[in-house]
Amino acid sequence: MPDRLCQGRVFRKDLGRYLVRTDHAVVACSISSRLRKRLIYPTADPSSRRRSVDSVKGIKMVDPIAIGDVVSFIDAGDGRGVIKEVLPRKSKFSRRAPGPRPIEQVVVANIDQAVIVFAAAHPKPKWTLLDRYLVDAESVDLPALICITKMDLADEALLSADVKMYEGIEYRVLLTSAMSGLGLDEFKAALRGKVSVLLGKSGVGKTTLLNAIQPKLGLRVAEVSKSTGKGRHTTSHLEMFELDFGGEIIDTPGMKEFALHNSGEIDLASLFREMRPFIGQCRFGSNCSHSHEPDCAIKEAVLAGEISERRYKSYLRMNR
Ligand SMILES: Nc1nc2c(ncn2[C@@H]2O[C@H](COP(=O)(O)OP(=O)(O)OP(=O)(O)O)[C@@H](O)[C@H]2O)c(=O)[nH]1
Ligand SMILES: [Mg+2]
Ligand SMILES: [Zn+2]
Repeated sequence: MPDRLCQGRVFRKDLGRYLVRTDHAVVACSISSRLRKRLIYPTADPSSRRRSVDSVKGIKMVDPIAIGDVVSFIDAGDGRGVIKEVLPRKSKFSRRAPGPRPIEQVVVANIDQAVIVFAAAHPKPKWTLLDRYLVDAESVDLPALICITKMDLADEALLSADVKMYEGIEYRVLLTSAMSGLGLDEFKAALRGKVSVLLGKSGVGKTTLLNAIQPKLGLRVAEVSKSTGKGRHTTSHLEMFELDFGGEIIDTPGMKEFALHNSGEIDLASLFREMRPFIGQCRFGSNCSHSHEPDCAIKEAVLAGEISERRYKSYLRMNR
């Protein structure tokens, strides 16, 4: 009997297997060694023997398949299969795999939007971290939605200046509470029909939010530590869930950030959307770092109140 080639989407990784969902089944797949080689060896530099040796060592750390990948696989018919190919990704979020040289580790693929989750309190919002996530999303052209949760614990008036600022630069901000139900219908509407990834520090309430919009998931959540105010890294792996009302969502363990894989190649200021109109207008043109140079159009815009001082500070911190 000829091998049956099927297509599906990787929604979870478990003990070295990739769980793939097709229209009618879930198949536990392994990866073909031919594919593993083809996907990984191009990162080795053929001009240096030594470098290619350490990248082969590095391979153990880099997984060529990401949650959200669409793959074609051979179905063995007993619930198992072998992945033959990863289909071209229409979007991806990567981070730098640990090691001496940057190797790209694609974490999630084929997503339509990033939902950046912050708690209104407990832990209190760290806006510079939000700016980092926004820059990461901009760098891969991924639409970002800001979701502030635990609104039952905070006074809306305290947040309103920051919320207005982000709305002013055309990010959508949703105010929600899994506890009171505030904003959950809006949140569902924003997810409907899309593939979204939830990003945010441990303990901000990502999983709780997911449970609130789809209670049958019953995912594990845990209290933020009273002594440190930090989350406990309750969600320990990535998983993509189907939403009953249409769409899919990937819950992530509280990752601090997705280090930009290709930082240095992209002009950081261009990832701050409100800075874009001023780029190229500085005295030193594209050589301006917008920090100490005279006649800097971006610094002038900050002084004129056209760019928020806080966002500019985030820019300077990231530019170091
Ligand atoms: N008062 C209140 N508490 C909330 C709300 N949402 C979440 N929490 C609490 O915040 C704590 C952390 O929630 P989790 O959902 O586990 O947070 P997480 O972002 O998934 O954390 P990690 O999985 O570690 O990344 C739990 O004790 C939740 O009950 C909310 O809307 N209001
Ligand atoms: Mg969680
Ligand atoms: Zn400048």
